[in-house]
Amino acid sequence: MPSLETLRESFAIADHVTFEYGPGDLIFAQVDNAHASARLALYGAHVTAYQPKGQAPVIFTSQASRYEAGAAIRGGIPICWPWFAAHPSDSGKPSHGFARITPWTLAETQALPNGATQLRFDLSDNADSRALWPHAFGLSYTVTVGNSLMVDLAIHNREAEAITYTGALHSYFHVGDVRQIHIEGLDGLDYLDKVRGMNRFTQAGVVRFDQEVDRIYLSTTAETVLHDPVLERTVHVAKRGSHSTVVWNPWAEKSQAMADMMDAGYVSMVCIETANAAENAVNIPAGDTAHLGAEIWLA
Ligand code: TA6
Repeated sequence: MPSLETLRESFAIADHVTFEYGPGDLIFAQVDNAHASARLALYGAHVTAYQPKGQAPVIFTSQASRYEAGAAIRGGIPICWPWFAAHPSDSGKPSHGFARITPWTLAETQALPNGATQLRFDLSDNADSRALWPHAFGLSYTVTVGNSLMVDLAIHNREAEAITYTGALHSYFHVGDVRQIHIEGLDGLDYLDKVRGMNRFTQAGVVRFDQEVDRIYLSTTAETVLHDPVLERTVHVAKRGSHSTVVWNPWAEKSQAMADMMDAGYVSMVCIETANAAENAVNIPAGDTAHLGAEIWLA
């Protein structure tokens, strides 16, 4: 893990990127440019904040989040990879894979001509990852902070045979009041409902929230639009290389049961996840690179 000094010397850019210690003594990159601000932990290459100038925060991060080795930050954009949710055959392995609980290497920062800031983080297999998932891989995560937030995970298969992954960019959005929002873009899709025994249903109309929602919408590449009448805005989420969209809100009881959520935390968040889950698992041929990406903007 490089020191704060090394990061500052190699990657700080005036009017774009600084580095500092945050909670749990984790190192964060703080982005402030003409368009927006954002915050990223090197631990998990985890975006924990994104806020266009003059707007309320777009991303939700729990005030009760843990910031410690082995635990995932609650909120932001956890990178769930190489498996989504519980490991399919070994419940002793970490939920949502190991990428979100592993320190990544900052490889590059750049000020773009349009005033946006770009950061790239890398992660390759090592003895720890191979003990959990026996494959050679190279991940490269590019985050572009501007009028929109773009995140792109490039997944390079370094094996001599195909690999299969499931995963998600598990984005948590800050909302005025989840009981008043709705999500457009999922009408007519089949989904697996975790709240109802992973049974399959078909979405009719927009998605609204009056109880726990935990669904994998299947075989969709469509953009979703989050309508927030309290914050008087819409949040658009467009996807790349993603064939599932996961929608999650834990509601009251689960929020209270989660040590890293405030009791009423569920009211001001919703997850819309750019995913490849269940039957949308992705096969990457030997030597190939697949992408999983999202662009998020306000209107
Ligand atoms: O993406 C939805 C989900 O898989 C839910 O079932 C819920 O458990 C959530 O993710 C959070 O998982 P985590 O491992 O971060 O507690």
